Amino acid sequence: MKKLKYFAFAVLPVAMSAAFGQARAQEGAPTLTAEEKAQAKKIYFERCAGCHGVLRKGATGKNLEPHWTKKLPDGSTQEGGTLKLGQERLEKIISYGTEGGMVNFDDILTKDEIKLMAKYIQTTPDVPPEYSLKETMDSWKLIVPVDQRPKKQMNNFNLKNMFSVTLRDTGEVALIDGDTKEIRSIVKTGYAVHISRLSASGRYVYVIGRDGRLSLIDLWMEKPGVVAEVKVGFDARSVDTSKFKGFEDKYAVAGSYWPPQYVIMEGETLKPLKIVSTRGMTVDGEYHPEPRVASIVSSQIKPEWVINVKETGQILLVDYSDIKNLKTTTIEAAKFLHDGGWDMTQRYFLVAANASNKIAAVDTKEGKLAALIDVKKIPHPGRGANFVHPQFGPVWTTGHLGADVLTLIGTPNPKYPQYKGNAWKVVQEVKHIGSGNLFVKTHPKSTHLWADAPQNPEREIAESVAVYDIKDLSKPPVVLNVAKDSGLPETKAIRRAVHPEYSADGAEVWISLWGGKTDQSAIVVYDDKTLKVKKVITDPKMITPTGKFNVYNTQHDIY
Ligand code: DHE
Repeated sequence: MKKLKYFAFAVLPVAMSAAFGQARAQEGAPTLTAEEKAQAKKIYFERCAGCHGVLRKGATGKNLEPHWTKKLPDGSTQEGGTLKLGQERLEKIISYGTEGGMVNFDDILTKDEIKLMAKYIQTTPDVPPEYSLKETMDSWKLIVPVDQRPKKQMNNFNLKNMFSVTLRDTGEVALIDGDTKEIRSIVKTGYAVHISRLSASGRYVYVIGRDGRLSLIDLWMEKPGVVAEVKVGFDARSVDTSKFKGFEDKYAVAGSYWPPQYVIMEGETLKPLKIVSTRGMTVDGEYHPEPRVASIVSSQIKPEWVINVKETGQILLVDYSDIKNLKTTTIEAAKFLHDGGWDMTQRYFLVAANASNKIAAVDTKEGKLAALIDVKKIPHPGRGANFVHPQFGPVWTTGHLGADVLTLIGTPNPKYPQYKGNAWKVVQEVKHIGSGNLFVKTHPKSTHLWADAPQNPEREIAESVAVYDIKDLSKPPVVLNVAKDSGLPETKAIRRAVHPEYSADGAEVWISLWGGKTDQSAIVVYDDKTLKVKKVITDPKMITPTGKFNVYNTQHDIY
């Protein structure tokens, strides 16, 4: 009885104050009908959650909680020095974007939708449900069991040079033969597919959708198709496999934005085995309820995954050699970890802490942070680009969303001891054609560095890529207007030239021309030596192509 009393005493005020807090947060907030709320929720998930977070606490995008999106009940816009935004200002920001990097939505959303979204973000966000191992298991579909799959490759495609291409808005990937440029298969996957990654053997492609649907494609089938599927969460971006010797194709791991956790699965069936939450303390020592899993990469030198937790800024080295007794090294880096890639030796992993304007370098051999390097505004490397600079030796490169600069960082490499002193220093900043860069790429057989700028507001720049000569980076780049080179008629919407990807032999570079959902899109293939167009791959089914993943290069982390 005593206990019960204590319990009631302890809990009631918390519940009351939560209810009071909720009521206070909703005070003066616009009211929405159930239908409007459902519509706004859907738009928020599709367009906003990636940058601002489900709980709207902010990451790459600003915090969008009502304590500052909503004006005070008396209509005033200042409280203790904090500016309150209110309906009109929010509508403007959503329509036209901001200098701080918020993109404009007036070409994507209608005026009514913009009004609705401005209202919605003044209300208190709902906390979405959790997602357990049981629910993950219930979603699991083994479409073709392992013993019923081909025992050898049943098609005559050169699998090494196959490309898995994201068709963003149709929730599909196109498997395109890199030799013939023919579409071999279009495979239904999750909503707004994000990335494809390869199994260590190169046989299986893992495709993750933003809705958390993970699809496993078997390239050995006569017509490659999905052999297993599972829903790993409600909102996801990353997946990788176990690549260390002895563990090839054994495990897969996928990270979720919501709920903030990662799922370990059997590599050949996607049967869920374990879920690990990433909730916890930030590098500043504050609790965060929504630390989303950003990039995941698989080490080739240890049975380990590098799992980057966005909001906490912690990098997890997860040893998968004994998943029942999982050992994790937690490395304190910097907040808002996003995308990254290996250095040339594949010992160091470099990841952008994008809203902190830093690159964190992890020494995976020693299991510790090697360096935190200051770079320009909002670094966004994709997986970065590695090459040997004629003056500075081995470097890894990142571009930026918020600055017209490509930054070259020196990386340690025992093959080049003379450049040891350049390790983790910014050795050169190369002027890019504009800000809004998302991806850079090169290949060990190439002397070119390719960089896009799809998020630049200027059409001419967003539709182009720049090609730099690695032998002399002081020379201005060759700028290729991919939209014009495609030969397709001009469209009202900007067709963003995005994500350069090399063929397996390093002779060609493929660029997506990412048009509107109803516009004809294409992939333009360039000869890497002459920079002439070799082929424009276009098809009515090629809708909104974005990321492209060459099997061999992705399998071996070549970039
Ligand atoms: Fe991506 C990689 C998250 C928007 C194309 N993107 C990644 C990774 C993360 C991420 C965490 C690293 C995965 C890994 O390596 O394991 N992306 C996000 C977002 O949160 C964001 C900003 C907003 C959102 O709502 O999703 C976002 N991304 C986009 C796009 O709009 C892009 C340009 C087009 C698209 O298809 O959606 C896009 N992201 C990509 C691509 C990669 C990627 C092509 C893989 C690059 C590579 O070469 O590995």
